[in-house]
Amino acid sequence: MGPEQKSICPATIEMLKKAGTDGIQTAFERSGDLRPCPIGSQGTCCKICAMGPCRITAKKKDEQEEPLGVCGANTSTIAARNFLRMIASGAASHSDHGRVVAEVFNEVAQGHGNGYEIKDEKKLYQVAMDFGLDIENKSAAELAKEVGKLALQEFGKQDGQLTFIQRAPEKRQALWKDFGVIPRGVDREIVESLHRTHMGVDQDYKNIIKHGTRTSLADGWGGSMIATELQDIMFGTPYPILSKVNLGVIKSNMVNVIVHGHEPVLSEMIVQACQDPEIKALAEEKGADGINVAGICCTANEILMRHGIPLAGNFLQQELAIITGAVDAMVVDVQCIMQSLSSVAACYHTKLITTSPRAKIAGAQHMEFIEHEPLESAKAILKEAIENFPNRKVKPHIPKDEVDLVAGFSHETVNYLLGGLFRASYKPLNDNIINGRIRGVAGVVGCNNPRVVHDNAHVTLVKELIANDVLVLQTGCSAMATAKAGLLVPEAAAKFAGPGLAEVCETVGIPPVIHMGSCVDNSRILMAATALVKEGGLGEDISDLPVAGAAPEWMSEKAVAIGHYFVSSGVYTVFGVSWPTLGSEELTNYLFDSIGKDLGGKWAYEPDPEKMAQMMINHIDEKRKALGIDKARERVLYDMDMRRELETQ
Ligand code: NFS
Repeated sequence: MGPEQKSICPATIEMLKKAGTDGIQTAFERSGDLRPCPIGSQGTCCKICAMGPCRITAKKKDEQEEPLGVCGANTSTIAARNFLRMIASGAASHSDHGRVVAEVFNEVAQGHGNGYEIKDEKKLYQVAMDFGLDIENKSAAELAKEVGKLALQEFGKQDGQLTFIQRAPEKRQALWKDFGVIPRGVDREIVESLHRTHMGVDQDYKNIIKHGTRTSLADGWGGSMIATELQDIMFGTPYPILSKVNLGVIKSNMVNVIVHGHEPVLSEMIVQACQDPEIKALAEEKGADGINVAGICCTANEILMRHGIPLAGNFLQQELAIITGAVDAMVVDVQCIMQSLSSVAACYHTKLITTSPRAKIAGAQHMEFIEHEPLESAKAILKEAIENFPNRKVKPHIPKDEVDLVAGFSHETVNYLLGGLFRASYKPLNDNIINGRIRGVAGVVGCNNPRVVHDNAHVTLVKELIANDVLVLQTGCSAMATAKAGLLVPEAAAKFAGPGLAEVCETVGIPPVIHMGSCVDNSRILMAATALVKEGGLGEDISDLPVAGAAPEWMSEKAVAIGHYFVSSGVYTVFGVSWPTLGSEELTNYLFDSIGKDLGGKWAYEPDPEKMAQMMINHIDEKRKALGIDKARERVLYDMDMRRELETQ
């Protein structure tokens, strides 16, 4: 397969060709060389004890007995255990990120911010109220101390319930309570996931998945939501901001620093340190026209949302950024960082710098980010990058592609944009859903995966949805894929959206595809869904809303945790690529169907993005019918003719 068959992103194709010429191997080639294990990918390889690994396949027609592992575990138990472990790992990743943010927040509250500060006092007061604090006659500084302490305690709580659970619609909370899945403490549920999936503990697939529900809720309404809220208070709640995306944002005449990973505590400081006169002077001295910071993965989304820092690319473009030959330092923290970066960087002059004690890479330079001295740490890292500028071995080859986008839509700004600053409300959105201009709302999120054509499923799915008047909310690498395709600008409404959605977008001045941030910011989508319920007229629970979720190119365990908290919050959620429980029909049927009776939301799997769109639209239409707002709507089939017509415009 040539580069053109591997991606729809022109800059990616161009860099894959360069990788070929330079003799560099990337994830795109490795995925072609390595066939996924068919049993493992369907969830029925059990390697939790040394009696195995037991690789179990479903019962064949002529077999009498159900295939079992050495201990007698059947495919449903094995696949459910593996699924729960994915949820636990995903929840742990988001939540450990949240914990770091809470620790930094506590430092700020104690007056040791050293460069970090409280930027959004309004949100601090809101969160303080959620924690049940009396806010009368208290200064922001006093409240920050109390909020910081309580937020950190959420992780180690042993009983009761996580505080932000009470933000959910009342009916949803009652359902969780009756079903017995309200999470107690973030860490407790994750630890219990590991206990339950040890050999010989929980061996009832429904009970295993039930704990998956509890653990995923501890992520979405716990660790992730804490991360988002405290980040907003410290770094500012995002508001709409213009920027650019794709590898063209790398500049040949500047010191290029690519930040990659997830935690904004470091990247915020890098952005700040770039303004330092000493740093600027050093860059000039080395012959550069300045310092250019750009991002990959969710760190990129964090500083895009708050500072308009450009996005160099999404998950599968991390190696390609280095292959331009113009990246003087790639600075990484945690999550979604390929080990191969180390060997790719070694072929050019790029310094790969690891910064978290949690994530070192053999061959990389480790410069630990000291949270007590954030600005000094950031400056030291920038100096390394600047000193490296004169060491470029080859003339950079940077693709020209850079596309405009508007990002920065927090749940709060959506509120203001729709309702106005003095009457902030979701009412206009609810009204337009009820009158049918907007058919429904979809959350399209998640990763890239080299098992499918890079960006293709994201872009095809989202185009199809907006053409059918579905407003799309996005986060993560998915938002970057559609941004590169030009869908994240207000003008995209007239070009790609159905007439109803286009009319609303043009009136309010928003794009038809709304970028809400990083993957921990999927908590913003939960809050937006809750706001739709609380506004009235669309049912009493998230599961009543005409909404759906999708991760069409997922690869990470975090995506499974997110998908499961969407489902557990009442959302119909469709994943592409492959599905990790197909080795057990019983478990798969439960997740795709009868779990809906327990939780109101359910999973689905469909690798074809056009069919995926149809499934989501059908679900939205069913919900509209149940709400009695299914006025005659014609389904617009976004067919090949329309596609061609758009392309020629
Ligand atoms: Ni989300 Fe963000 Fe991207 Fe996937 Fe990785 S960066 S946290 S996991 S690959 S969307």
